[in-house]
Amino acid sequence: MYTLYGKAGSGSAAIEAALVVAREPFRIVETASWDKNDAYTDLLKVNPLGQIPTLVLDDGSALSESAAILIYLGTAHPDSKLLPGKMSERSQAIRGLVFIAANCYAAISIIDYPERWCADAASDEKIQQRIRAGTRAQLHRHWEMFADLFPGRPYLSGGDLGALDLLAVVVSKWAGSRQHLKKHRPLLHETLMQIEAHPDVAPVLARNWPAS
Ligand SMILES: N[C@@H](CCC(=O)N[C@@H](CS)C(=O)NCC(=O)O)C(=O)O
Repeated sequence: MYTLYGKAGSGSAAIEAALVVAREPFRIVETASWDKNDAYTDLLKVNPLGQIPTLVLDDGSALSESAAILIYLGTAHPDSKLLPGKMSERSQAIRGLVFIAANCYAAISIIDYPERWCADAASDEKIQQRIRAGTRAQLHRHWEMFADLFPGRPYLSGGDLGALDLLAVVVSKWAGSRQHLKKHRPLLHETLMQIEAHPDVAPVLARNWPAS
């Protein structure tokens, strides 16, 4: 049984959805750096970044980094089709996962915590706003590039729902990315809506974002 450190409305939703797609049993331990509880101390022991998602495997080892977790799940559970079987398609899916983690998810961290990246921002709201605005614009450009690089239909890796869809659908929920894509890359926006409606994905998103 997997243990997923996560929190409703966070990136752990992508891993939760992957575990559902893989039909693997799991339990969620709710914690986050912005809502610390006893479990946060346990999370820190296995992931010094204190970030979610973090997945603890059967053997007690821990995996952090959403792209790495999704690649692991797709490899450990090939019947899930989380990763394409064909090597050329699988490599592109991995490229997409790393693209989102490095260029989109990382930007969210800067938007959420500008003071971590610029000491002057800690006590200056105006600097925070400027960092946020610049990062948000760059994030939106990154999503445009992603849309152009990954035009797959009906799902981003082709015919089957996969790990790339799950990370894209969750990380694009933040910082105005969906609204931006709707206007500037409507085909990717349509694909994301299709992913949201998938019977394995819809209940996970409804639990994580009950109001949307
Ligand atoms: N590189 C990590 C980023 C994970 C991340 O930023 N998670 C957020 C929640 S969505 C978090 O735990 N932030 C709290 C913090 O950084 O203190 C990944 O790809 O999984």
